[in-house]
Amino acid sequence: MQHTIINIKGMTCGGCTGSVTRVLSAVAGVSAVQVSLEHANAEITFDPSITTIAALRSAIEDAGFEV
Ligand SMILES: [Cu+2]
Repeated sequence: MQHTIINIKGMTCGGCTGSVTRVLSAVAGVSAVQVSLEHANAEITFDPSITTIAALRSAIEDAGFEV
């Protein structure tokens, strides 16, 4: 398992963090997600043989946020 923190711009409320949490959790290979509105980031634990940081970043961007 690999652990990463991705900074995210554009989250303004609990709905935003909920959206980011949902899209990241839906990525195959992701085992844990902790999104922080206060720190404007997401801590993600994932299996690097199944997904990549680039794929995680594009999932966040597809949800309408900047990474
Ligand atoms: Cu919001």
